[in-house]
Amino acid sequence: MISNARHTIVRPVVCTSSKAPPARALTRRSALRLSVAMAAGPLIEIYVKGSPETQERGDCPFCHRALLTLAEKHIPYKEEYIDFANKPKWLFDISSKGAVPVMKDLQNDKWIADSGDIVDYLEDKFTELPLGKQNSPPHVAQKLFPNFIAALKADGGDFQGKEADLVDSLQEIDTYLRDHGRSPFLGGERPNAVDCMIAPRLYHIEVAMKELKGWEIPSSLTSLHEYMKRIQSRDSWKQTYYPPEKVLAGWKAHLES
Ligand SMILES: N[C@@H](CCC(=O)N[C@@H](CS)C(=O)NCC(=O)O)C(=O)O
Repeated sequence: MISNARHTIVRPVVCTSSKAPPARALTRRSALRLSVAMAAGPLIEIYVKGSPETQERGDCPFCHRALLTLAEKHIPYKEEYIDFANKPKWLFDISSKGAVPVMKDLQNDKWIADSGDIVDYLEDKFTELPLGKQNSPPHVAQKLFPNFIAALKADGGDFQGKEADLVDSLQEIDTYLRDHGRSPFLGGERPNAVDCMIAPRLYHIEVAMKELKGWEIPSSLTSLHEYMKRIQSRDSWKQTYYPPEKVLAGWKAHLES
C-alpha cells in the first residue's frame, strides 16, 4: 500500500542546493520569505531524480517543472532523491512506470504522480500565488519537446528537416514573446504554469543540442534568448538548479540506451 511506503527523509530542502553556484544566491527578501515559510515546516514532500547519497539533484525536466511550481508558489517542501539505478519498490505503487516526479501532501498523506497532475494539485490546494494549471494558456510550442528529441536523434540528411521543426517551435515562443512585448514571461508579469513547463525544456534543448549536435538556438530569436536569461535569473531557478553537466550526461545516457 502506498500509505505504508518506506523511505528515508534525509533533509529538508527549500532554497539550498550544495551544487548551486554561489553567484546564484537568493535575494535577501526572497530568502527571508522562504525561511518564514519553512518555519512552519514543509507541507509537501517531492521525489525527484538524483542521488540520495550525495544529495545531488538530477537532470529531469519534469521534476524541474514541479520544483519550479513549488518555488514560484512559495510552498514549503522537502526534496528527496531517487536513484534511477536502484529505484525503491514503493515508487512503483505510486507511478506504475517508476517515473518521477512524485509528491506526497504531508497534510493528508495523499500521493500524486506526474508533473502535470502535481501542477494541478498544487494549484487547487495553494491558491495564494496562482500560476494556472497544466492546460493554461498560452498554448505555444506544443511540439517543442518531441521536436527536440527528434532533432537530437537525427543523423545526416535527416537532421535538416528535424532541425527546421525544432526551430519552428522555438520561433513560436519567440513570436509570442515579441507580440506580447510588455509581458516578460509567457504567463505575463509573473511566470505561470506554462513558464514552469517550458523553461526547463529550453534549458535541456540549449545544453544538449550544443554539446551533442554542435547546434545553437538561432541568435535571431532575440526575445527567446532574453526570456531564457530572465527566467534563469529568478530565485525559483536558482533554488531548483542543476548544472549543464548533469543535463549532458542524462541525454548522453539516453542516446546510448
Ligand atoms: N509524464 C511524466 C513524465 C515523467 C518522466 O518521464 N520522468 C522520467 C525522468 S526525466 C522518468 O522518471 N523516467 C523513468 C525512467 O527513466 O526510469 C511527467 O510529466 O511527470
